[in-house]
Amino acid sequence: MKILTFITIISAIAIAGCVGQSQILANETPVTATVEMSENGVSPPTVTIAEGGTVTFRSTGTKPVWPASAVHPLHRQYPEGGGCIGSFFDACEGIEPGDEWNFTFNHAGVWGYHDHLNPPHRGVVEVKEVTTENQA
Ligand SMILES: [Cu+2]
Repeated sequence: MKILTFITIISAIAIAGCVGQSQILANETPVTATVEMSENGVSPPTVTIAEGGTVTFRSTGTKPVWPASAVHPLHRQYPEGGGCIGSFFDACEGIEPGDEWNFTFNHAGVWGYHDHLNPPHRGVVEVKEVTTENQA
């Protein structure tokens, strides 16, 4: 019984590993990335994802963080309207420690962002265009 459980777990890990790999190989750029934000800043400072990919902004400090498009205070760099200040790339509220906020980037480009509650803390999301040639 224990051996069967072990085999099941190993198979699940192997399958999960393959799924992750094929997502990366499909367009040679990851479709997800995670950024940790805290009162100490943003880590890593730059992440790269494919167009249509999602970045998870994780609040890892002791105070809320508020990811939002550059440039503070107008937040207009990201070219998609509909947010609360100047673009759709805006959490529109503080993310409590331990919580996270996900944003899907549908526009290729190099997009700066900052912690709206601590504007000197900045990072960059590089969104690579997905061409027909390298689509799976
Ligand atoms: Cu701001």
